[in-house]
Amino acid sequence: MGVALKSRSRRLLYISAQGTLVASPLAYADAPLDYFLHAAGPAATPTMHLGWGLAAMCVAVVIIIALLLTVAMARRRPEAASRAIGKEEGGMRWLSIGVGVSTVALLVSLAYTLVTLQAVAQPTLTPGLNITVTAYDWWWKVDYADDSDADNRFVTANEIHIPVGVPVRIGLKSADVIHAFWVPRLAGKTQAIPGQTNRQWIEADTPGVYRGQCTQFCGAQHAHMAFDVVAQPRAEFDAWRAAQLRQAAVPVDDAVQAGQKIFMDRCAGCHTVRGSDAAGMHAPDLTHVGSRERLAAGTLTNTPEHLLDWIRHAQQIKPDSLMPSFTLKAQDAAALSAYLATLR
Ligand code: HEC
Ligand SMILES: [Cu+2]
Repeated sequence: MGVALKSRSRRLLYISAQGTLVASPLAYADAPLDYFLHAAGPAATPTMHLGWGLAAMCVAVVIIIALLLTVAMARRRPEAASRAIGKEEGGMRWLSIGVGVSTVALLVSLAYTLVTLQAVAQPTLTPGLNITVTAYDWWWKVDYADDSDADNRFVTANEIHIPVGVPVRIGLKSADVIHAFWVPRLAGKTQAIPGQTNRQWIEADTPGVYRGQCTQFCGAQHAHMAFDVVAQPRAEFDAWRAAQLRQAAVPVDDAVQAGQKIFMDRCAGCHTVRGSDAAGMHAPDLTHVGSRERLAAGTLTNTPEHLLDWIRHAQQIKPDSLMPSFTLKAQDAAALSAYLATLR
């Protein structure tokens, strides 16, 4: 089909030159979702400790059992007298010790799990930012609404910006089926369920881009339902926010105007561009699409070529997605590209 598909997802395992399956030495650094082992904020830290704690406990159990088994195998049985099963000296005592120790260990891990759940359920402080995230087949709408000021509102998609060190409260909704919101380094998973608003909170200690993913199977393109959380220092975040609040510029250039006309005819039924008459509600807001790092929920990096590839081949790139592929004459494609390039 001739579409250059550049995916950012990386491989944990690769086939080496000799044809053997080896773990990439960089796999750890590159794998996007193993990060729950390395929390980057207070909403994820207790879960990370729990994860490591339970893992340590499991390892200890395996080691202890292996040692006991080795000792048992090495030891000679006492002679004939007490051969009958159950008559071995001390057998019952060991049984009680084993059951007792396991019971205590399980109760401790249960208590630890409950304490952790309690710790991550509520944000510790009053949130510094409220956003609403709505999951769609197969992308994320991100709504920065400000209850006190209707003008201070904008909607974007698949890229959530947050200020560093600020607890962010997320109202989580779904427009269709059940999805789940997961940013491993920032918080545990929370389901997005149609007809209700679930609460989730995240907070990042350090600036960075934190990968998120839908983790509830939701149909054909579930795997291509990723997003990024971009944590920025306050000033950078404020600048981003101010840019997002701006409406799209009204085109003056002829080519751009021609492109906007094509957009109004073919795209505006689904997509919104604030500042124009395009007000479609069931697809990503494109007012500042150029400012986003990736297209179609993490499927493509956002370059002008990929943008046009996506418009022409959405159904090959992301089969069954709710965006049709468009046949465009070269001239129309150029005009549309010129218009889309202004949406940044
Ligand atoms: C029938 C509704 C529909 C129409 C018409 C439509 N789109 Fe889309 N578009 C979507 C949906 C739904 C998505 C999200 C797809 C996904 O990621 O699964 C999307 C995604 C996109 C994206 C990626 C946005 C992002 O931030 O990831 C771009 C760019 C885009 N469309 C451009 C266009 C253009 C240009 C046209 C007109 C030529 C158009 N669309 C027509 C429904 C539509
Ligand atoms: Cu999903």
